[in-house]
Amino acid sequence: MSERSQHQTGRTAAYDSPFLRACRREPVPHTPVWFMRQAGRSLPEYRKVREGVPMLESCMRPELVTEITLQPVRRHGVDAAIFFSDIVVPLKAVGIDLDIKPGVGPVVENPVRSRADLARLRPLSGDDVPYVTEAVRLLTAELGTTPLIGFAGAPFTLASYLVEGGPSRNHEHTKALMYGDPELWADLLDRLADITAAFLKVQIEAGASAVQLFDSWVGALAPADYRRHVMPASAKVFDAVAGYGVPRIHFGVGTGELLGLMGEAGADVVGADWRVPLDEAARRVGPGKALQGNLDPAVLFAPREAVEEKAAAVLSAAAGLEGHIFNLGHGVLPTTEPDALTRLVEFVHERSAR
Ligand code: 1CP
Repeated sequence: MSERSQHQTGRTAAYDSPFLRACRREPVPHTPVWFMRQAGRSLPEYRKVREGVPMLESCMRPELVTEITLQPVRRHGVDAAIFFSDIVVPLKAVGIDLDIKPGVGPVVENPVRSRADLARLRPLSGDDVPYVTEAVRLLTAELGTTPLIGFAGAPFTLASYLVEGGPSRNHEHTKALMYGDPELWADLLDRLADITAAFLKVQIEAGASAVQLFDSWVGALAPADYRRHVMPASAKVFDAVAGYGVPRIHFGVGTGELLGLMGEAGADVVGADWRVPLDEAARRVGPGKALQGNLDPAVLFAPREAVEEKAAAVLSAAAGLEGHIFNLGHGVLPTTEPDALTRLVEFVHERSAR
């Protein structure tokens, strides 16, 4: 198959993997499982290869990205790899003065708050992120039939870091801009939608076989505000990558009241956190979409029996669904015992075997 037609059908070497079949709501031999933030600080082999390399720099070294992305696949036997990068990488690539500070997260030196600031968000092209293309190519060659998930931050969550200047609990500057100058806000989100869509396209064209849009902090909004101030930009991102035929996953934290709208924005798979059981989440999302989730990541600190009891409850809530991808309800916590994750993968595979 030519590279072009492969992009149009999403038919990578991983096409028939349980993960991609579940995304398409096709029958699977077992429920596929992967973990958000499966690469990273919970793994000693990650801490070793990252020693002395700042976070953003590590995202720009294709061999290192490849090694880190493969580590959890080797160790845990998960059904998908997620590209090692960060949601702020495309912002850095267009020239925003930001850094990822250890123990803090992304910090933006000069926050974006005025119309004049918008000019700093120029469009992204593949030439801005050659290291992403190279790393995805290396990875898909290594991974074979194991799918690689590409990802990006959604416009709202990216805007939150840009407007606040760093991680925020209440998103007060972000909301002040959204409510105080809705036109400037819409223009900001529209520019971010273009950058995000371009960043996802780079990953898909280099070989990623699914993409996840992380709108981690959008649960801070009420449905009416989501619909008016966020959904148009997120929908623009999903539209822009619809033609590739790769599954599009949409995830946020604390989004119980937004699940229907997040599906409507254009996702094929909707991720839910642990606050809403998956059968109820599926009812809110409506027919025609797969669900991903949703074990509380803190459960992994409990004894094995308790973890298995909670994981079994996730599987039984999902038993009537057409497509289910097992995951945590948010990222792996940094102090999680790696063996607990490996055991969880085995448990989900065995318990769900058909
Ligand atoms: O030095 C380090 O190890 C820093 C920790 C770290 C890591 C490992 C950061 C800083 N980013 C990452 C990698 C990363 N970020 C991945 C790849 C790992 C994997 O999934 O296997 C992914 C998918 C992300 C995405 C990301 N970054 C999100 C969305 C996912 C989520 O957890 O909600 C968000 C919100 C970020 C911002 C960010 N980057 C880093 C931190 C500590 C944070 C969160 C800061 C905050 O609380 O706001």
